[in-house]
Amino acid sequence: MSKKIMLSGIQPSGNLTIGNYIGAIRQWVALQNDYHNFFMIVDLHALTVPQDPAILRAKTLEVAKLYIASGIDPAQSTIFVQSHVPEHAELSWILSTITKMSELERMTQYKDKALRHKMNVNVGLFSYPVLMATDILLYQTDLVPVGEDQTQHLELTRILARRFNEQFGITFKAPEGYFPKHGARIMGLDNPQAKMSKSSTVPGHAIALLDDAKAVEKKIKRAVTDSGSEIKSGADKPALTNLLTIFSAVTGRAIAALEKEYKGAGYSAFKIDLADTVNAFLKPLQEKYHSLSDKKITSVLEEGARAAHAVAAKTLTDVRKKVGLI
Ligand code: ATP
Ligand code: LTN
Repeated sequence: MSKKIMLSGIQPSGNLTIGNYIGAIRQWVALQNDYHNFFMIVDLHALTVPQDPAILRAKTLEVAKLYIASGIDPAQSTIFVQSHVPEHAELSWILSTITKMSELERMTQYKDKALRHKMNVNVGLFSYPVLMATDILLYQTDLVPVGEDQTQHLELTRILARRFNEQFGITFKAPEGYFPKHGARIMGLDNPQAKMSKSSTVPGHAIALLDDAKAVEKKIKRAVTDSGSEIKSGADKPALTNLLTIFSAVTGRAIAALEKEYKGAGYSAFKIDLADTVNAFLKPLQEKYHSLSDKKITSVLEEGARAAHAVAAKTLTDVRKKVGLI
């Protein structure tokens, strides 16, 4: 029996963070043997907020290398750049014609980003979830492993798949989301109420996957903590819950076991160990990253685009026929 399809993507809109790893990439790596995989670098999505073209180009290659450095195997998984497969833009247009304005108006990510980019609330930012639905539906995806912030977008994807199928006949598969039990929402080190985000410019907000050991140490030392001195997770301890979640995710150890080990230890000792642990996790990842040449990654992406295009073209041909394009 052929394997089910897993697909996910990340925007090349900044420095990938440990939140991106814990919320998304970690699951991709864990599941990649069991699925037929597509992992995208969603550069068209990144254009919805202002980008410097030279930096966008560099970050696109960087994200692709970080996928591989994190454990995605290009021999098993198709890694590709969204804009290299033109079917995404075309299907997105068609799906936008069955999407209601009101469905997009209630998207939390749109509302947040519209507030943050008041001077550039562009149409692309608004229709962003339609492009994401397109990414998923073009490949007849079964499973989409993402962080919790993508729940609404996935629900819209399922709605659009069903709506199109009802209107034009069975064409798309409605995908399932896959969210980690712990770590689906890693918070900023500076503010445990705000999601850690790779495009934040606040110093000390995020641990980047390519941060050096000194930077990691400094950021963790300065990370906000809760009142009191206990190393404990819980609704009244958002900062410690976040730090424990990171500790647990990079070591595979249960939060309860960590709480027990650090009972009575104090924040300072805990933070030193957390910084060492994060650095021990990042070291091999960064070594692998630096061993990958631009030439190697370019050839992976070319091959990926070819493989993705073959699948996407098939779905789009079917869609064009179904809606009446000649
Ligand atoms: P940006 O700040 O540019 O909007 P981002 O850091 O939110 O970027 P995305 O490219 O939007 O990253 O998301 C990539 C993947 O990482 C998605 O699956 C998303 O759910 C996940 N993710 C992003 N931030 C976090 C986080 N803080 N905790 C857990 N998962 C996250
Ligand atoms: N919107 C997602 C990125 C994204 C994505 C996708 C994730 C674009 N297309 C397809 C999964 C599947 C985000 O994380 N902000």
